[in-house]
Amino acid sequence: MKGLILKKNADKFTVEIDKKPIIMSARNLKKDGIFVGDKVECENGVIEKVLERKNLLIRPPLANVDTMIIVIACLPKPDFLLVDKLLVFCVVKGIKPVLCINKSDLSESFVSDVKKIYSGVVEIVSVSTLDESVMKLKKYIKGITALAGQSAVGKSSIINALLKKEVTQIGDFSKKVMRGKQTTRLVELYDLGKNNHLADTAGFSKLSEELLDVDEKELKSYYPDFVKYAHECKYKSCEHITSADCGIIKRVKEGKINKTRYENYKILRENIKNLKKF
Ligand SMILES: Nc1nc2c(ncn2[C@@H]2O[C@H](COP(=O)(O)OP(=O)(O)OP(=O)(O)O)[C@@H](O)[C@H]2O)c(=O)[nH]1
Ligand SMILES: [Mg+2]
Ligand SMILES: [Zn+2]
Repeated sequence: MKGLILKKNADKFTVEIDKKPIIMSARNLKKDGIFVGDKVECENGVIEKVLERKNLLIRPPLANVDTMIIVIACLPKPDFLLVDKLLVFCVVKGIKPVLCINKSDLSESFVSDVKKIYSGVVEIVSVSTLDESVMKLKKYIKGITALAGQSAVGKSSIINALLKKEVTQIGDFSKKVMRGKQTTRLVELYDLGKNNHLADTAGFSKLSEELLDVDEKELKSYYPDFVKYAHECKYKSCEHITSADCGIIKRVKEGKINKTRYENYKILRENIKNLKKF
C-alpha cells in the first residue's frame, strides 16, 4: 500500500493511507532517512520503502515540495533579501513560488509597495487571516505546499484560518519579537483535500546562502526580471555589477527593474562569494 508521511514523532510516523492518518513504525529502515512529505510503501502497519523523491529540503526537513507560499507582512519588518533567496531556492529545487502578503488589514500602502517590487517576478496574493480574504490562498495550494517566511508573519494563523480550527499554535506577537522565539517547531502536513497538503514550517526564517547551492556567476539567471533584459548587456558573461555596457543597470536607472531587487541581488552575490573564502 502507498502512503504519505504527514508527521514524524520520535520513532513513530503518521502515514496517510486512503485519506486516513495511521500511526506506523519503520523497523526495517533508518528512521532519520524518512521525512515528512515522503511517499512510502507500507505493509501490515510498517513502512517498508521510501519512494524516489522530487526534492528534499533540509531545514526545515520536508520532502517532495511542489509549491512554496512565501509569506510577508508589514509587521514584522519585511526582509526582502530573504524573499529573494527563497525565490532562487524555489527555482533550484523545482518548486513553484507564490508570494503572499498577509495582514493586509493593517496597511494598504504596504500591499502596493510589495507589488512594485515583485509584479512580473512572482504571482502575488494579498490576504488577511482576520477575514475571508485568506481563502484566496486555496487555489495556490497544489500538491505538497510549504508556508515559508520570517517568524510572526502569520504562517500558522493562515493554516488555522484555512482549516477553520486551531490545528497549529499561534504565537503572541509581542512576546515573540522580544524573545526572538519561534512558535512553530515541528513539521507537519495538513490535509486540504484533493490530494493537496499544507506544511507549517519554521526553519525558513533564515535561509543560509550555503543551502542555495548556486554559484555567484550563475545567480543572475535566477532573476526573471533581469533575464528579460540580459540581451542588452554587451557581454554575455556580464554579472550586472559594473555599469559599462550593462543593460540591467541601465534598466534599474530607468526604473524598469526594481532598485530593491537589484541592490539585494548585489548583496546576495557578495554573500555567496564570501562563502568560498572559508
Ligand atoms: N493584524 C493581523 N494580525 C495577524 C494576521 N495573521 C496573523 N496575525 C498575528 O501575527 C502574530 C503571529 O502569527 P503566527 O501565525 O504565530 O506567525 P508564524 O509565522 O506562524 O510564526 P512562527 O511560528 O514563529 O514562524 C499573531 O499575533 C497573530 O495573531 C492578520 O492577517 N492580521
Ligand atoms: Mg507558526
Ligand atoms: Zn549586465
